[in-house]
Amino acid sequence: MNESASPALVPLRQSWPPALVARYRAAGYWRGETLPGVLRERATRFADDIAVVGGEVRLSYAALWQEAGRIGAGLLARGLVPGDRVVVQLGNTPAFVTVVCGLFRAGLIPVYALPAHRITEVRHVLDKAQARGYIAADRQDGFDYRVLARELQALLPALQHVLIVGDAAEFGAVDSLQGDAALLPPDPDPQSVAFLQLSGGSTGLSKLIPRTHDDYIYSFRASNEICGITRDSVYMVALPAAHNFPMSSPGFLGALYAGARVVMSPGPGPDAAFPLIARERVTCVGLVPPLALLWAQAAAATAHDLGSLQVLQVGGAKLVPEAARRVIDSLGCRLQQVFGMAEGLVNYTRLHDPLDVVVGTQGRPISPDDEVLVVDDHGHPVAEGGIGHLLTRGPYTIRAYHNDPAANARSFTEDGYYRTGDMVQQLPGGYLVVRGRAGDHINRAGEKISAEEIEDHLLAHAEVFDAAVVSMPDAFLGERSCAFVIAHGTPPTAASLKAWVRGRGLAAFKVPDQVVFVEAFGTTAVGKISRRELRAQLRERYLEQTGEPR
Ligand code: OOB
Repeated sequence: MNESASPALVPLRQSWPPALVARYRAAGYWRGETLPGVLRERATRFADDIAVVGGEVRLSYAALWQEAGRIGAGLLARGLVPGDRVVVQLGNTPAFVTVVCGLFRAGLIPVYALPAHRITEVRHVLDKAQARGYIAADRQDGFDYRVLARELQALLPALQHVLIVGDAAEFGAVDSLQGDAALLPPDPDPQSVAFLQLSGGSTGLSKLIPRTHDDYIYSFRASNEICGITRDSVYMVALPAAHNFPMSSPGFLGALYAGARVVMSPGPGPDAAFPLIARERVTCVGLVPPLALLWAQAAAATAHDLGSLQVLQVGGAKLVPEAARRVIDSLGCRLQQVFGMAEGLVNYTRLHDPLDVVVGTQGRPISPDDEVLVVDDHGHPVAEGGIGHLLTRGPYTIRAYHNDPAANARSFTEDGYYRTGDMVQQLPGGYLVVRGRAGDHINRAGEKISAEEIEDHLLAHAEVFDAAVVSMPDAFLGERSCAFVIAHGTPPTAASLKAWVRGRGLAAFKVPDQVVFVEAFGTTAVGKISRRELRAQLRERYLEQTGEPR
């Protein structure tokens, strides 16, 4: 790697202690496979099988490998160097897969932004990753990413390579990338970082999650077995492909590993997905709870044949038992609950678990070597079956965020456990029930919003004296965000504050759903009160006053 052109990833390798590395290898979790290595092998073994479908595009495994080679070689020909980070902001199209596979082939490190992200978020991610490249679509859902790219380039001189899928305007076009495939590097070290995923971010801005070839491949290879993915499966990506859930649980990478077919749905709603399910005979798809309920409702009235669906996975946020039953009754396929996190640990209910387990728990870990601790506020294990903080470490859970010592000190224990921020209860057999969160994020239909991040944007408004953002129960979204605001003098309108937050260059899902002006936070507690307690008090008082259900 060219160190001077491209600051080295710290850490390029995740730091599992040597004894655990040996253990994970000996147990056969880490097999020394790499993402480009797997793609090459599948391109030979399943050459003419269809790998990826989207719009009118149908790519075979051989064609995917070739496309990835063209893109990867083209990026290197432009001056990117293996090890360079490239932020990818693409929707659910076959280009998402070809671009990411192209980066893998070139030894470049994808950093996954969501299509919903706007300049503040993308800039932060580019900065944090010290990325030299940015690849986006021309337009999507009415948004022009070329305008965003121009603004980014003006702000970040290190961003030398902007490439666009579609009409590239003055930028490089992904479609016309060309290079010498013979110059692509050899397969990387299986323990090196393959890409950087974004954290949901409970405190402030997103953190970067370095995942290695060995650890990530293990997570989706094992997921395939648990989710019943084989070469005959047809896996639909309905949630944004950049999320860990549709990427690897088992996700499109699991599907490609198995030689199955991946179908990219342009949107997550029934309108986009149902015709594709019928046409492609989709067998497995992952959704967040509000979408699963929407699908359940729409399935009753649809003319599309959904009979091919075998497994509907639901995760990203809590699916309450009543909703789980409704989903099972209306969709007539197996339900699988998925409780995971981009940092690693993923829990699944198993396909043949009894109904009460499928409906009433969020599953159990993938791996026999996923270590799970449920502890009280002081870090001591709670009594069996008690509710406590979930800590975890294991063969596919990170030991540190990328380039973030402060977050690492908060988020990991000294002996390497990741503090998930989730409150759980552990049942016999290792099944987990999610009981809430200790952290301060809002889980809005599976999208995580940091209270602190939004408070900072509100506080930047001249007429805002103080702000506290909390989650409120929402019948459809699970949670929505509510900002309590103390104004300087006459309060601005709620609409203008929402417009302010949007104008700060943030994803639309982060704009507070509700703004409540208050005179003071008026804590009753004596002495100093933490922001967390303050948020909890405001929320409780509001719910009491309004009589909203909790
Ligand atoms: C998935 O990943 P992230 O990184 O967007 O969010 C992780 C957090 C968890 O810590 C938990 O708070 C929440 O999302 N969560 C759930 C849940 N699944 C995730 N809370 C309750 N019930 C569930 N089933 O969201 C993610 C990653 C891989 C697979 C599935 C989901």
